[in-house]
Amino acid sequence: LVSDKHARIIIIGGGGTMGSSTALHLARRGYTNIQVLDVWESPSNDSAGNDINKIAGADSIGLFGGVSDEAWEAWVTDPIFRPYAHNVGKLDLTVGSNDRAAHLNKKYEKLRGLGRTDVDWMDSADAIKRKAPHLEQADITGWQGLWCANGGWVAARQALSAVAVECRRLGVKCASGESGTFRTLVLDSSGRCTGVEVADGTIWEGDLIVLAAGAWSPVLVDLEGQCESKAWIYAHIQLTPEESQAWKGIPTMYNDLYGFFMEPQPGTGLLKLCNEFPGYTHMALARPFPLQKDIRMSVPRSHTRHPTDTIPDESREDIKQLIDKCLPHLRGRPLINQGMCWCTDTEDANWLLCEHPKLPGLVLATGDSGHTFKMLPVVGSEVADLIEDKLSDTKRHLWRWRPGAGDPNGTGEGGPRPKDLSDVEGWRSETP
Ligand code: FSA
Repeated sequence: LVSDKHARIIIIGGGGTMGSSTALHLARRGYTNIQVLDVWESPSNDSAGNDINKIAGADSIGLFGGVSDEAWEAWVTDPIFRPYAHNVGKLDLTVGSNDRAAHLNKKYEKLRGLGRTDVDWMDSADAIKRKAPHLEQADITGWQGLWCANGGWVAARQALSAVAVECRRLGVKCASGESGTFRTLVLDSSGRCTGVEVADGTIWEGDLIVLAAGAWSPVLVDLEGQCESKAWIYAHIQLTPEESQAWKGIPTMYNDLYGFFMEPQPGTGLLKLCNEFPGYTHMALARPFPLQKDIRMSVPRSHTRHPTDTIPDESREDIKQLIDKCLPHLRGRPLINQGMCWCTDTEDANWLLCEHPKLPGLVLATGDSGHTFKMLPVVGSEVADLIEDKLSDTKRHLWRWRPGAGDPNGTGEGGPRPKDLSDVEGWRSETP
């Protein structure tokens, strides 16, 4: 999509997960003229990746056209990422013999079939507790699932910062604040996208524009309903230095019904807890480019701009339930740093990674569907491949522009419509 390595490439949302990985990979391939735009300096305050930790591991096989298969390898070998990968092991658990148990068991068999000796099937609470002694007091009768020794978690914010530092070292330019905040796209007379106008009136001219604005992508540019942004919830418990020390190196625990948590953050002793649910929309009016009138859609609500927002009462109850089930000795401890972070889902949970068919010159790199942080070291390479016309036909098809394509494989967030934040109580601490 570009003619040479001096092409001017602008990345909208370059302080987030997909954007910063794109900048890194383009810079590593020798592109000399990369301009990142973001509301915030990297790591962007609005990025879901700007978080103390995220789940990652070598068990995420097959995701995003197989890209996930290389991701953990990159986390533990690439010098930029290696310091932030915590190889403590990972439990992927479910309650009872349901579809998810069958899916996890199939994955286990597949991994074994590939000769992998780092995976195990845990068929009982006792088998789980052998891998995760910190769950000794947990009420997990009937739980089962997959153990993977390779994986655990990654220090998300630190990794994003390391990418930003490396990008700067490689010559990537960054603009933030008013001069990095998207206002509109600039088209030439043929309808080709040739620039981005930002809040202070500056027009950044480019040969190629990449939209990697995460949950804000569908609000900035009309994606014809292909991405829906939703909020997920977290809260922290402050552990004592002794508790934190005792829990050093615990494996990551994910359960599809109750949620997840992982090793306390080294240094601070913060334990992050998340419930699992289909996310919340936040319906409001917006006018994505190039629409001439407002449409009603889910619009993210920046936690940084609304720092006093907490979390819905029902989410707090869910997190308490996770604690009751798994960490009963922490019952009643204050839940601090309560907040929401925003992801954008596609129907089939695959990326939207293609040139916009109606806006040539604009590349879309979005639709993370909640699974992209673990791909931070590799996702940008796919965007760079797209830009260099090197994507395989399979990937090109998987990530194509596909309004109304639905969920043919049933792999997306899919299921029941998510609730809207306006229908739940307790999270908003100011009047609208
Ligand atoms: O192992 C994982 O991919 C965890 S993704 C984390 C998560 O909170 C999801 O559990 C949630 O459903 C949503 O997709 C946002 O990300």
